[in-house]
Amino acid sequence: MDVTPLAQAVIANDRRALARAITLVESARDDHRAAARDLIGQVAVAGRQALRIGLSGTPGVGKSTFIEAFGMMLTAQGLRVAVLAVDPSSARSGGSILGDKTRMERLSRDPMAFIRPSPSQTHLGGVARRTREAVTLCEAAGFDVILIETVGVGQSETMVAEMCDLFLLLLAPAGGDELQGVKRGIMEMADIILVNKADGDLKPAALRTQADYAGALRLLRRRPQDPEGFPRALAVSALQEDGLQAAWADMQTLIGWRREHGHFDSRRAAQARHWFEEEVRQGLLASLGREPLKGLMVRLGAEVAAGGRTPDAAAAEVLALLGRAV
Ligand SMILES: Nc1nc2c(ncn2[C@@H]2O[C@H](COP(=O)(O)OP(=O)(O)OP(=O)(O)O)[C@@H](O)[C@H]2O)c(=O)[nH]1
Ligand SMILES: [Mg+2]
Repeated sequence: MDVTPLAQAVIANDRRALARAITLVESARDDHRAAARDLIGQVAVAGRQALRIGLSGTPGVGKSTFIEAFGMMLTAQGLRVAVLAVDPSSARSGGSILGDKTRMERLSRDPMAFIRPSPSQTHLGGVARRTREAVTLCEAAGFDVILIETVGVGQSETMVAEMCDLFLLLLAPAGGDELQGVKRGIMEMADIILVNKADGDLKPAALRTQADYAGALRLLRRRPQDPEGFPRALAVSALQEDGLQAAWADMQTLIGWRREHGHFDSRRAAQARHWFEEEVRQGLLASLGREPLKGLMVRLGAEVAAGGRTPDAAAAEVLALLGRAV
């Protein structure tokens, strides 16, 4: 398969080519994988860079509403916006497409925007690679901002944080004065916390929650990649499109500072290294599920279970074989 015409069409910002290219990188077929790798290598020469923004939040917090309003605000400023969704838990087999396209009705019709929902794929490693490659394709197509949405479950937040320049955490106003059960690790990944639904009856609660988080963020260890005042918590209303300009201004301040101080490039470099190592790790794991290792694992497993071999000795045999393979 010659992917050169497809690569050129992506770089020329042909949206249908972009959609086809993403479909190709989503495929698990071996020949498609080889073509996808070739394609990614070819588009990378375009050398374009977008601002990659990760956005996480529990179901119903307002991610789709936020992306629609925020995305429309950016396209109105002349920026081209791509939206990618990551939903590894996706039992909503393609259903998220319909749901999100109706929630993001205006944005999905905007010629300056491109929305690509999560594929119905469950393997996190596959989702990570697919998303990274989709990001590369969108960058090559010349998008200025790429929003990567994920629902706040499991490992998906960490994964998205590892592929973006900026990580936003969207929260709902809390009922009481307690911080919602946001795990410390996720708080530590966030660059900006947005307390959504700061409108109508919910506004006082949203402002309280925002103040609580602002306080909690001040207690966290200062990260080298942050200027004074970051990470920070803001109150917004995606529905009323309130506070979005301020949030965007903060994002630009943060990214501008990081660029100036070398953190932007060093973070991307560290991410590239991380994904290289992760690919190797995933590849090794996958080889355990294929012959000849698969059969060997079963045979040695039975021997170990029967007491004929110690776990260590059996593992050493498998690892020696892996070592010879490389
Ligand atoms: N009052 C208020 N309601 C909002 C706001 N943003 C979203 N909502 C409402 O919250 C509900 C959920 O919004 P979505 O944007 O679909 O939330 P989501 O995070 O995308 O949800 P999932 O896709 O299920 O994970 C909808 O009824 C929205 O109208 C807001 O700023 N204020
Ligand atoms: Mg949604």
